[in-house]
Amino acid sequence: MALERTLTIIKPDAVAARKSGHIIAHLEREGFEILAMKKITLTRAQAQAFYAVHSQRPFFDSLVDFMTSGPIIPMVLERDSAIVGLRDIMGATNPEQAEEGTVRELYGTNIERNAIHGSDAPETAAAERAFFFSGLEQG
Ligand code: FUP
Repeated sequence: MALERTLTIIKPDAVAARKSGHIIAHLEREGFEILAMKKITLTRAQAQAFYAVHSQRPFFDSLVDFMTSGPIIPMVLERDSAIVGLRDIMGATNPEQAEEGTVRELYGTNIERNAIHGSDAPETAAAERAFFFSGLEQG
């Protein structure tokens, strides 16, 4: 197993519901170390850039509305197999289909308001970490 870094975001629904502490505790319990963390509110341009891969999808404008609706907490996480490991404990995109005990099953509401983001591959993890944090901030 190799030590890896990934990017997670506690989304506006979970921050507004004051679930960020529970989610951070969940991540630490699963062995993730937080290397960097901040609380910010994205502009529309920033949210559009972050989700550019989805720009042609019908849910894009609604997703941008949601992701700019309040503060988010992006974090750089480190662990063995962090990328796949985070995807496993997040659960399926739609909380109704997420396995019991996953972050999305516990704290998500619907396919849009699903509490947490996690990078899906090494290339996206590197790009998404750099989107939110400088090299200096990532230790
Ligand atoms: P995931 O990798 O599980 O976060 O899911 P995707 O990359 O497929 O989608 C990114 C985000 O788009 C999801 F977290 C929520 C939003 N989305 C919708 O709002 N509606 C959809 O039908 C699919 C995704």
